[in-house]
Amino acid sequence: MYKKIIGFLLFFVSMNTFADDGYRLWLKYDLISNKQQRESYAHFTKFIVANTQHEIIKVATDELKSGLQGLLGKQVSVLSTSKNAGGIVLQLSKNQALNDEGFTIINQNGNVVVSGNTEKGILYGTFELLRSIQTGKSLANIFITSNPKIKLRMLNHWDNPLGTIERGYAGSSLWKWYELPENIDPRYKDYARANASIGINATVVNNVNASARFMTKEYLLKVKALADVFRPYGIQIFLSVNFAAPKILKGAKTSDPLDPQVRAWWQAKTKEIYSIIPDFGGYLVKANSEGEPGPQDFGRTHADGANMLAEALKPFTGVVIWRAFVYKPSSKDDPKGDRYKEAYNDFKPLDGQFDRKVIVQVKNGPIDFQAREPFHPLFGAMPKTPLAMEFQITQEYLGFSTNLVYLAPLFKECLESDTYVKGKGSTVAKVVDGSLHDYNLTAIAGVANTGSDRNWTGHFMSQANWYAFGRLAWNHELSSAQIADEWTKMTLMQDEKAVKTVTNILLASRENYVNFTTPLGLHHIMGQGIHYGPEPWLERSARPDWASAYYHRADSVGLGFDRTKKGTEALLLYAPEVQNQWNDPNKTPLPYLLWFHHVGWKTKLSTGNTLWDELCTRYYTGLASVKEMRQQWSSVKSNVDKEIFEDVAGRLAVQEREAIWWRDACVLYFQQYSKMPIPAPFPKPERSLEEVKTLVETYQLR
Ligand code: BDP
Repeated sequence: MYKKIIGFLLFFVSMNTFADDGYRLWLKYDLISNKQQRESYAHFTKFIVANTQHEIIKVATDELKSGLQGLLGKQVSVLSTSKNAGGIVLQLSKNQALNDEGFTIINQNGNVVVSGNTEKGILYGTFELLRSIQTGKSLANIFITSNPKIKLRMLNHWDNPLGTIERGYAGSSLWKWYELPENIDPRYKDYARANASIGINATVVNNVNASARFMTKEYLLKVKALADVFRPYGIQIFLSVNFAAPKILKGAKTSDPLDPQVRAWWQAKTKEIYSIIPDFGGYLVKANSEGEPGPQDFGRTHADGANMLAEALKPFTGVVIWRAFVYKPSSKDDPKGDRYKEAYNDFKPLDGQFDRKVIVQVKNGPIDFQAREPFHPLFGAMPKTPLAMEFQITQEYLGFSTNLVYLAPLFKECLESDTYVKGKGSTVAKVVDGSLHDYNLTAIAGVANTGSDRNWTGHFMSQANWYAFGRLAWNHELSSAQIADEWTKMTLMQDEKAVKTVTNILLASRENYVNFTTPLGLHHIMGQGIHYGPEPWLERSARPDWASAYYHRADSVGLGFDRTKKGTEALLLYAPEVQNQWNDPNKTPLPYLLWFHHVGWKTKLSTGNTLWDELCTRYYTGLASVKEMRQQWSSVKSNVDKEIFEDVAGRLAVQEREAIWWRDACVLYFQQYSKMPIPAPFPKPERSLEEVKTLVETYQLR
């Protein structure tokens, strides 16, 4: 009787809908409202069998207990052994089909058995089991075998020591450096849980524009405190390093990587780090890029710099992740000069010269995290060097946290691109997962979109991007639609019609954003410095390749950047098959057209429109699609928590205002060159170019 009353009370409490602030992410574990479904799960969740002596298994069972408590409204106890059926059994296995993080979930003798060859595998399997319940899958015949395709699945935090986040739009840093190591914010643990639940196993906690203070004992002890929280969740900590640290910290007279004193400094420092954090993951380095120090300051190469750090890491398990995001100023007047080619020109000749402990981390596209980019030409071009993928989850060039843009389609578009370097099917994904060139080390990184905002990501819907990154890092073959469906069911609602509406919004959102900002392959025409709003009229900047005109090349003839043989020849960096796709303006798919060609305003495109008419059509329909997203969102009002509903609705209203801004700015500006009218049936913008111009200036004022 007593038990029944408690059960009833628990049920009642979990049925009550409290305002949701989004803090729980996709790990909400709200009671499953369908009683029949709840009972079907109750059948397999009578008890949990696990060896909770191990800290990772303890985490897994705690998560299972709280998940089942929430989802099914019942307390499940953990036993060390049981002969009965109807429980969940977490056990170690020796399964040759599994790698050291993989797992299986099977229904065996009436129990749901989650096994892995390591505790980490079991942890990931546990989250998969919870996900199955959260998304309404039956456990009766469950049969899952899953291995991550990439070894290091990492977040890169661009978090600064003072608590700001470079390109962060969700509050300040999660890491409270001044309170560490003594004061452990409970949020660190929730951060780790969320990452573990999607298979993220590594994190770089400080900005790539790195402060040398992270190499001091004072700070290493703070980092250790975080590492201790993350470890039971299977997450390794990495640090971004300032290449000039030996000199800055007065350990050497120079930071030249070939200087014996410098090498000795890094060796001693690395040893010290491992004495403090025994499972330290390694170093991430931004060198000789955007003013950061690096080996080229001393006439050395990127390989010299990376290998020096690799040498310091030799006695340990850690690795060096060396970024390829480099570009020298190139002049607009140099007909072959093109930022597109810079990283390739710097790194391709170094293939084969890097130590085995080095991974070169390449951004998805050749310029800089634009809303759409062709895949980076380095993918496939360095068969002897493991290449890691770097995506940006934070929406630096995708409308900050005022815009709803679901990024899985962007990530997938790049991963599925075919490099053709070993014939058809040599996708970027196969370069990154190591299968194409037999790389031993494999890694994928996402620049994090997390911050101190209560809902973690600023825009509530951007949680889906953190989620999608993790899921694709584990298995790049998952579809954008499947990930959207999972996320929506776990985070927002179960009602099928509403789930469909939300996933439709998510799936269309990236293309909508491209249309009202940079359609047809336009790129890098955003507000200078802040990267917010349009500024296509920017003709000069501190560097030529920071100006918009450098990229769009609008003139009286047409629009777009000629990167063919007649232009800067950037296209020649790709395999012949790729060149063939993009060489001929008549055959280049429209999404990439202006990336590679300067196209006449009156040239007819495959849509039947002239370039000018098609450009206008995209800007106007892009805006219309934002209005449509708003309507669709309104239609799920009754299915969404009020607080979340209002917040997303408000941000969508902002997005519409921004879409009008982009449209007006771009059609009015480019019209000066095309000298053609806005095509019917679209109305002329209601304001002048001058009026729109002042807007971006407003945002750039100090
Ligand atoms: C650019 C960002 C800059 C970063 C840089 C990088 O604007 O803040 O430091 O990327 O990736 O897109 O290093």
